[in-house]
Amino acid sequence: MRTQVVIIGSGPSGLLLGQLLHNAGIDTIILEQKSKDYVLGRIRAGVLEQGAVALIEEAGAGVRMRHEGLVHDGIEIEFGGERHRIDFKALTGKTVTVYGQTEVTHDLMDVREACGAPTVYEALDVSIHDVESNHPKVRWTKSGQPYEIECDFVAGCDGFHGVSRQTFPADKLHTFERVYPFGWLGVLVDKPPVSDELIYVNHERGFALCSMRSTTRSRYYLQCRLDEHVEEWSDDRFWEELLLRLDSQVAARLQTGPSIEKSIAPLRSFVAEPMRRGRLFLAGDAAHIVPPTGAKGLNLAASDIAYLSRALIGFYKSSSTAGLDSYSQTALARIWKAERFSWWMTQALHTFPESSGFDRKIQKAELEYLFNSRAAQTALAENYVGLPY
Ligand code: RFL
Ligand code: PHB
Repeated sequence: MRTQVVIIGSGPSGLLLGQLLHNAGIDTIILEQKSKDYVLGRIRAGVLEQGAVALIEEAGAGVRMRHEGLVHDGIEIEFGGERHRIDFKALTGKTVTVYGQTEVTHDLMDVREACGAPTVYEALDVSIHDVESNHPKVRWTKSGQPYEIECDFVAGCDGFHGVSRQTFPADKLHTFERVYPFGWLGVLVDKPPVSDELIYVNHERGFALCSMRSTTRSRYYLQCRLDEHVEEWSDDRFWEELLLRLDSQVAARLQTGPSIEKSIAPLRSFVAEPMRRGRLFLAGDAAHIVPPTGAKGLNLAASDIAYLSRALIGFYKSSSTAGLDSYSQTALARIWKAERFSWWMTQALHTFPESSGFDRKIQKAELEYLFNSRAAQTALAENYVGLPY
């Protein structure tokens, strides 16, 4: 077997890359270790930057997103029981689109299936070989049978726990990490959202976030301890705690109901450098993780794929290796800015268990400065709507 690009992972990174390459006449195969239903059952991101929206449209998977995506002009940040609006449209002329990662994945899988490009689900024991040569190989097993394919390039789009990053020799990869002393407990519920826009809440009991997937489906998060288990959180306990963290006006509007999904995610910042080894390129969560506070994870995956798809198309159309040679450096320059923003949002909005009286005073000063300075609001807004690429 032979193809031009082997893509490992059928999350948003792998699917977007696959479609952009297919549209340019480049052959790919996607190898995914889980089943299609499992991939579609994961509830993750909800907010898309304009750049990600444009890329999904370029891939030919934008029809439903255009109809069902909710365009948001701003967010609210609550502190000391008062809400303050950050008006993205007025400050930057840009907006974000609320459309779930599950839907993006669904739409990309549909267009891939419609064009007949191959995806192998439940591909186990994926291993990558000879990436320093011009003919890398990828092996896997499916239903107990071994397979091997030769290719020109391998795209490691297999998320934080994937195999691609692990194939870099330890002395060829530098990693940078911050683990935060809390997680997010998320609940999905079929009730209309409490507000038309997202509300980020800094409360002494811990951070909370009111988000949504549609006008009838809401997504709420609570900061929780790392040693807590989802089973300890009945729906009733979740709603009681959320109500304690919301101001009275918002609390009065909250519509509660049985959760249709509940999970805990730890918060982490992580970057691996470089994002290339020979003919293996990392993209998305395989190379970096941000805490979800800035809504940047999926959007960073999209910008990596914009750079990588252009680089690969440049190679096949004009034999140019310039894009491939600069990919890691170009992608990392944008990644570190999103890492900084996500870290900043996280430290400004959460309650840190070890924080001193000094730290809390600084956090209060930071937020009061934000609410009173158009310059500070513009800095938040231009990062939230997404830096250019
Ligand atoms: P994914 O989505 O993890 O996909 C990787 C795929 O690779 C497969 N895989 C393998 N396949 C073959 N062989 C192996 N050895 C493999 N190992 C793994 C996996 O099964 C999977 O299908 O990575 P990708 O494509 O890079 O996409 C990244 C995004 O999923 C991620 O950054 C976002 O979900 C992060 N995120 C958010 N991002 C935003 O932009 N906005 C948000 O509002 C936002 N909210 C969130 C989030 C992530 C969250 N969690 C649970 C981590 C909220 C949460 C709670
Ligand atoms: C979500 O809706 O899942 C969501 C929204 C904004 C974030 C993180 C997650 O910052």
